[in-house]
Amino acid sequence: MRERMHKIKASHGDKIMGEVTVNMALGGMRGLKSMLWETSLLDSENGIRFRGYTIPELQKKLPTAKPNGEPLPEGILWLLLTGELPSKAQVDSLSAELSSRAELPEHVLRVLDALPAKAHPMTQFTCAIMAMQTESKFAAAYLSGMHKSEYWDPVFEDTLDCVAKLPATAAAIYRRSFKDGKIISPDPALDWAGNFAHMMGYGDEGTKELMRLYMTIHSDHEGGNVSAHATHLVGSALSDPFCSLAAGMNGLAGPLHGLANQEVLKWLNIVENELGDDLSSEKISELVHSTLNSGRVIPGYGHAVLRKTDPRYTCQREFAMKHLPDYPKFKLVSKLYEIVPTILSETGKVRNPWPNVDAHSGVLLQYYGITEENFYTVMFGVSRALGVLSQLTLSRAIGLAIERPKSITSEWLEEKFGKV
Ligand code: AMX
Repeated sequence: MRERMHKIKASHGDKIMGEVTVNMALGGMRGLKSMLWETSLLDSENGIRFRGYTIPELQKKLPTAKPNGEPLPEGILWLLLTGELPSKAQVDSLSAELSSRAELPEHVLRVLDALPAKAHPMTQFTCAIMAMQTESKFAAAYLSGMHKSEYWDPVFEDTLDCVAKLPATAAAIYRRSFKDGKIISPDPALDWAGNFAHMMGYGDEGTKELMRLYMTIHSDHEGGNVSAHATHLVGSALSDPFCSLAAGMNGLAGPLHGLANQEVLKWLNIVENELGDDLSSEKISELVHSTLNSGRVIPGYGHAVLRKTDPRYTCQREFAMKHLPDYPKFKLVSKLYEIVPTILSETGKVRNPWPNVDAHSGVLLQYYGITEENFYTVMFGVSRALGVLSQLTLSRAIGLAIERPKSITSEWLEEKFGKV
């Protein structure tokens, strides 16, 4: 990879990739091509490709726990890190490797215990990740004076350690915030995602399969989204993977990003209560307008890059059609899909009126009994770690530079382009 990057720099280093407008600087850098992200690429029409593969392709090609089942997320971790599709034996070996690293340092649970159980699960999650930082192999190697050409190795070790420990961490948060607080030990015979469901207290096959799909599709969404970019930015200062991931998770906790799945459920519950059995288009339309008129967004709809229905939404819809076609909340989600895009388009300002991943995930979890919506973003975060930490390993392998874009002031803009 290093050799290739070296050649790309030497041959194309001074080529122009695009222009920067004032709107880009003021508008959240939309469309600004300014970072390298190897693990996935988002196309506005066709959605995400992980190392070139679409979600439907991966559902066919990645190893599964059972025949015709959902992909094992260990497979996507392998793919993101290496660029190659793993065999079942390779995925099984990675499952075993993660399982051997899964035990939590005892003080992580004590840090959680120091927080009130009602602290938002995302607050608990980032605190626990920071508590694990004591174990960082990269931080220790850096202190001992490791040569920079070898940084990727302990970053890779931290990546595996962190990914291995996140399900137990998240499950501990779930159990203390929403259940009896008793920790459920992992089952060494289970895969990474199956174990997550098991440690949360869900032993049935349906929840495990949903968890495998959920953990696969939320893993990566190229580099510019808040959680990926925050992880990347902080990691570029050679902060270790735990510090970097905690930064990304604090970004995921924002309602315009990962917290949207929680917001969707809260909003669906309001809609459901208001509508009762009346799923008429008029009534739903009235509720959507009333949300918009009160100055709020319709959670789960819209996207900064996508301009079509998110394929992550579509594959969850297909899962619902297969496993829970008659579930009333799924019917409501489907009805909203028929109505919301037209209303958002009519506002004349929403660039993408179609649903994103968060519009569907909560309803599937509700069906299997995971009804505590404040926990949903933690599950998103466990999955997102697969992508952002894989890229962090690659970033250190390539030796990407510390990020330091140039900022400007409004006076600078007026001096350059004229006073307004
Ligand atoms: N409901 C109401 N208004 C919306 C909207 C929605 N779902 N999506 C966009 N808009 C509004 C914006 O707020 C903005 O209004 P303004 O000009 O008054 O500020 C206008 O439409 C233009 O926005 P945009 O260019 O279409 O979107 P964006 O790139 O600025 O923002 C996003 C993208 C996702 C933040 C936005 O669509 C949104 O807030 N959606 C709802 C929250 C959500 O679902 N977030 C999850 C995204 C996926 C993820 O990260 N997990």
